[in-house]
Amino acid sequence: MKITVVGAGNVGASVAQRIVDKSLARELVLIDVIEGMPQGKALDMFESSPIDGSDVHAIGSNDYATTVNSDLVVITSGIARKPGMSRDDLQNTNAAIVKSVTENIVKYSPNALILMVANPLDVMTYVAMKVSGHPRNRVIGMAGVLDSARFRSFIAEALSVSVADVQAMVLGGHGDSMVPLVRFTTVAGIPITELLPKETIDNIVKRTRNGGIEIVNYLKTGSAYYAPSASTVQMVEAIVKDKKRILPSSVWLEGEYNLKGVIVGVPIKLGASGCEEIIQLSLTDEEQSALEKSANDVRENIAKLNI
Ligand code: NAI
Ligand code: 2OP
Repeated sequence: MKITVVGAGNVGASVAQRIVDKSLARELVLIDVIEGMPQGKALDMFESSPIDGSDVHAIGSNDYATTVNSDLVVITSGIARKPGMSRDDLQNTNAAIVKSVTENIVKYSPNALILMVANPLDVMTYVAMKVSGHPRNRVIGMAGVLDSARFRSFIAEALSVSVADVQAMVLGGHGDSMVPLVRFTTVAGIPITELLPKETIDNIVKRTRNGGIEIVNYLKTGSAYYAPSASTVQMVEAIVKDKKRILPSSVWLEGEYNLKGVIVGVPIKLGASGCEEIIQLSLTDEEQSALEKSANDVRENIAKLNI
């Protein structure tokens, strides 16, 4: 398994480090436009591998020839939010970056599966799918795992229980209109509506929707990367080990959930061939219209693309 991570900034370097720590590849290439930076970070990671007993050979490069024949490419290249910015404010800059990155990836690794991380996530996943020409199962966006992890963390904190016992699913676009599904959220199989008052659940839903900006407002110079990299690597692991995990992920829809021609987060089965199945939940009218609103927000942004 050869994995390339494009963008060696906060998210990309953290993703790469976690791949090394978990021994998820034989070869790992870290790419960035900044000269020397991916080389230095990858060498530093490689030098950590004897301590952790990892045989991942991490190398950094500014040249896509190094990425040749990658099986999986994680795209994290792009600008991140600063206070006062929405994810959508990143669209024009990041679309140009993602377009050129995808062209280079396809040139050297025509069969690679693409895992998108750059924001605005759903629109950038669309850009990579369009530019690569890949079928929808091979271009997947990471956001739902992160949004669900935030939701799960806040529930575990409110109940003072292990995060391991909290199951939750956030669907929709990775934006303010994301759809945390309270009805499918359980603690050791018990619906959270049995465990927490409505007001607390509503506050947790709101905090989840604002999870990204809460961190941006603290950091001021960039956005989150510990939880995003952990979420990305959970998806990498599902692909590398063909685990067939059920994870909320952004994929192109062709009628599922009554949505067509748009990318938003829905539960999928994630394995070696990428998105192996879209899991269709039966939604209430309220959940369905929230998902449709979120999808429409993404659709409007896709329409503004100039690629
Ligand atoms: P960062 O600024 O730390 O790193 C971005 C890196 O991309 C920089 O090192 C930069 O030099 C590089 N880059 C820029 N243009 C490039 C190109 N053409 N080719 C290769 N590398 C290039 O930003 P950070 O925090 O790593 O975030 C990266 C992206 O991921 C942002 O768009 C951010 O909004 C997004 N993000 C998405 C999340 C999600 O849930 N999907 C979660 C967290 C971040
Ligand atoms: C987040 O939600 C920046 O989209 C990223 O933290």
